[in-house]
Amino acid sequence: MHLPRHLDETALVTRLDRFQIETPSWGYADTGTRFGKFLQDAAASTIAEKLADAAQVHRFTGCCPSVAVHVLWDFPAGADPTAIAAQATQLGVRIGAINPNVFQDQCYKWGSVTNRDPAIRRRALQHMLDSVAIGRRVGSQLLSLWFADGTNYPGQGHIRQRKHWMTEALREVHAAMPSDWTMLVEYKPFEPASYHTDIADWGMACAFARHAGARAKVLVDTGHHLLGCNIEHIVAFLIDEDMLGGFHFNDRKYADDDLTMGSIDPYQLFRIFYEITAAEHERGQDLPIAYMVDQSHNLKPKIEAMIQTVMTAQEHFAKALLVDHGALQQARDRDDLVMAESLLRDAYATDVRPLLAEFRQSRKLPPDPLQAFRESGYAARVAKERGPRKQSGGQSYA
Ligand code: RM4
Ligand code: MN
Ligand code: MN
Repeated sequence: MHLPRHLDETALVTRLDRFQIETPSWGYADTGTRFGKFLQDAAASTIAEKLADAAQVHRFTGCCPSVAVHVLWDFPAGADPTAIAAQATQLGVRIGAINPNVFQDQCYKWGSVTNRDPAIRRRALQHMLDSVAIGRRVGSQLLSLWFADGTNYPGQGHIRQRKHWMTEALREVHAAMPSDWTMLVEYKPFEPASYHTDIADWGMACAFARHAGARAKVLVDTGHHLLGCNIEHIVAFLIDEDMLGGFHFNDRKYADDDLTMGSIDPYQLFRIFYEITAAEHERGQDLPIAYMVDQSHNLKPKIEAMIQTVMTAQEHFAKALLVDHGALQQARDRDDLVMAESLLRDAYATDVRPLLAEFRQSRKLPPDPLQAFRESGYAARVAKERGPRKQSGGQSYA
């Protein structure tokens, strides 16, 4: 492909080589909305099936070698983590981030680490410590924390007291983490709590992470902001503070919709990647960011949805790499906002699909992973095997 003069093709292509995206085990399973769950014959039910599906995504895209796992969903009591890790290796992938689950058990009705009851707080803490132990056995280096803790009505909780409980818990878990691990602290302003959540935004996540210890960073889930929020500003700010740990990529129109990435606002994704690639350009090195997907749309076929998201991520990352930083600086120096914006828009409008197709072929990958996966017949084959084992109806809301 013919590239603009300011670009070094080798640098661009090798940066793409280093752009890896982790897919989530739960993105391959049947999920629903609070109104019900519609099953797909091909969707995975067991960790073995989830890993097999994730391996398909890696096989066709070449850039998804790791799989995030959710402890209670993927390592039920009695499961052998070492065997699961070996299964992953055999399939050509590895276990990535460990996600403890301190939100679904009945004991967490009134919260986990910010529960008033010290016994429940201890139990949640223990689960996180157990998750670290599982992570050690599967070779993970990321502990990804999200809490459903919050309150539903004004007056319900002592907000500052809860802040102290959260701080203590994160500190203890951080102290138990191996020295080469990173703790990721995820924020979310709503759901399931409707009035306040204990880690509502990036600033609170950043403060908690700093209190927890040097290896705790912020996790930005692109679906976890109030409408109109400037996510790329948050990203730039966290980068500058050396506090951006990773992403949970998904898209949304209204709330935490967990749609495939870029389906609603691809320009936002480009603007996020622009802030990252601009910082990398200035620093002359890659930023240590864990790029992960957190999507679970209940109707799109799971593997196709994942490949679509991964291809969208690569496309927008490549577009961001096209920005002419020198020309942009000159435009800024002249206060030429029209030119400055145009430089971003030009990069965004460039069709990088031919470049990516060439890039993939040079790496012995199919030029169009989605089409190649569709032609492979994998989905039909597993639907035949898995479908009959599923119960017929979805589950009801109430
Ligand atoms: C939350 C958040 C977490 C995910 C849970 C299930 O909204 O995105 O990352 O683990 O959902
Ligand atoms: Mn998330
Ligand atoms: Mn979410």
